[in-house]
Order: sequence, then structure tokens, then C-alpha cells
Amino acid sequence: MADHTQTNLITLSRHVLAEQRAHKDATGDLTLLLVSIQLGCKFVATCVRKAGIVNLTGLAGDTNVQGEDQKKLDVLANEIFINSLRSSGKVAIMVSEEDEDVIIVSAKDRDPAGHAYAVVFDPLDGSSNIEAGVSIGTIFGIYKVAPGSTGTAKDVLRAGRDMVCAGYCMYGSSTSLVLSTGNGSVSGYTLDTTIGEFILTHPNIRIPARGKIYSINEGNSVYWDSACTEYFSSLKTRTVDGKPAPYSARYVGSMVADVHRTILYGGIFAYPADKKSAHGKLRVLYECFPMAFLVENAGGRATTGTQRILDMVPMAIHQRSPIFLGSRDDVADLEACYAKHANGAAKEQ
Ligand code: FDP
Repeated sequence: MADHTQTNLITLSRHVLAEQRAHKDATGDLTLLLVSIQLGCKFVATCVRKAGIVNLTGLAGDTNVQGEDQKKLDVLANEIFINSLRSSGKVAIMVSEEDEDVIIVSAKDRDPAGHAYAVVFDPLDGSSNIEAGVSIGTIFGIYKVAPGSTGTAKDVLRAGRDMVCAGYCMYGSSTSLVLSTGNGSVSGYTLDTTIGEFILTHPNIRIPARGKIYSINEGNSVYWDSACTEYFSSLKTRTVDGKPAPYSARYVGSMVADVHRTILYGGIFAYPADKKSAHGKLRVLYECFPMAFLVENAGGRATTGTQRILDMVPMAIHQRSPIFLGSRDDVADLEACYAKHANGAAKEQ
């Protein structure tokens, strides 16, 4: 066979099954659930690709629970994931960015054997970028439903560290799915559209301990607190051996794309709380937790500035949080800056 044709592909399903076999207590339920997530991602990827041609761009005419205009693709992606997850038989409860209340799966759609899961997801994150053809994505996190629970909001109003799996799928120049089931392991898969399979292309992703890129909506800098202002200013004025060595700025404005680059290249991504958004913008359950889970498992850190993201326990399903995540050393510097300001070493500006 020609050298360029790889004939022994490691697909996402093959990889997850191999990991499952390595855990003697594994039941295969999570593997089945991941099959339904893969299907949702492939379906949405196809819709994103043809959106401009088949009139899928633009507004659906409604607003979601966040008061944001829903795009047609937001609504479609939401339906795709709800249907796909429900059909797995493994899901008891879902939380979607697009639905105000939790979605309880009826008993007839549940497999009575094995584990039941709670899945939290943002079906199409970064959707303000759709018309411009900029990368957007799906973010998801998975909890095991507590023993004896039939699935209630309590099953998701838990610390992020209780998640058993998290991931995102980025619909960009290629479709990339990044997944972690914990234990310090993060894998990246690329959709081969010719065979319709996610192929393992990025095994064992590790985020560099320090990067050279910062990613934040700098247009909001007039609203930042003094710690945030000092930290990001220090990245621009830093010197190495007496010579200017500023970090580069990169901000897509699509969380999946900005976090994907941060995981691969290192650096820091932030959406802080500020004078305009007292609690930040990004949602704890289906944006901050899954991304923090992935970043920590890749060797990085994720914080609110003063608290580890994965230690938070949300009080409401659509709660927001400030977030700073990325390379271990960059995030540690940011935390040190917040600690210094909290100790009154610098006055609030
Ligand atoms: P969007 O509004 O386009 O859906 O939480 C949604 C999100 O995008 C994130 O993907 C992105 O990181 C952030 O908002 C961008 O917000 P700003 O436009 O305020 O920078």
C-alpha cells in the first residue's frame, strides 16, 4: 500500500473503547453516550458548512434564556444534540444554553440498566461569528447521576471537579473534537469527512507551561478591575534581558476557538468580571467547567482570579463566572496579581 495511506486508523470510538477496556469497572455506558455526542457534532458540522447556501444563517426570531437573539443554527444545533443524546438511552437529564429549564428525559427513553448521566452543553458557542465564517463550536460536560436519583437539577448543581468527561467540538477550517475523561489525559480528533469518522490526530495533549499569547476582549479594558488591568498591562510592558518582550494578542471572540489555540500554543484566555458584567459573561456549567476540566487535565490551570473554577458549586443552571485559563505559569502569575490586590498592596483604580 502507498506510504501516504494510513490503513490502521485510530477512530474516536476505537480509542474510547480501548480506554474502556483498560478500566476494569467500566460498563461501556459512557462510550455509548460519546457515540451520540459524536453524531451530534458530525450533524452540526455539516449544517455549519452549508449554512450560507441553504438559508441557515440569520436570526430564528426568538431570544434565549440569556436574552440573546437565537440564530437559526443555534436552534437547529440544540435540537440535534437533544435528540441525539436522548436516543443514547444513557441520559437522565440535560442542561442546554438554549433552554431555560433542565430537560428531563422520560423513563421510556432511558435504558434501565447501567449508569445514567447528566449532560450540560452549549450546542453552538460563539454564534455571533456564524455569518463571518469564523470558527464556532459545541461545548459539553458530563456528570454521573447520583445513585438513586431519577435526574434532577441537583445532579448538575455540583462542583465541576465531579464531571466524568468534558469536551468541545470546533467547527473551523477542519472539525476538531477535544475530549478528556480525566486522569490527566486529553485527546484531539479531526473529522475525516470522506469516511465520516473522528480520527485521533492529537494524542495526549499537554498545554505548554508558559505561553506568549494573551486572549481577552480588550475593548472592555475601561471596565476592568485594578488586578486585571495590572496583569494584562504587565504582559505588554515586560522585558527579557532588558529588551521588550511583550506577549501577542489573539482574540477570536469565540470561546472554543480561543481556548483551542490556548491549549495548543499556550498563554492565557480570559473573560473577567468587570464593571459592566459583575459576574463575567461565560456560563459556569457548560462553558467554564468543561473548558477548565480540559485545561487542568492538559496540565494547565483555570481560575476565577481567586478560586479554582472546578471547585465552584453553581447555585443556578445558567450562572455566570469570571474565568482565566491557560498555561500553568501564566495563570499562576494572574492569581498572584489578584492575591496582591486582595491584600491591599495596590489601590483599586
Ligand atoms: P457569543 O456571544 O458569540 O456566543 O459566550 C458566548 C461567547 O460568544 C463566547 O464564545 C465568546 O468567548 C464570548 O461570548 C465573546 O464575548 P464578547 O463579544 O463580549 O467578547
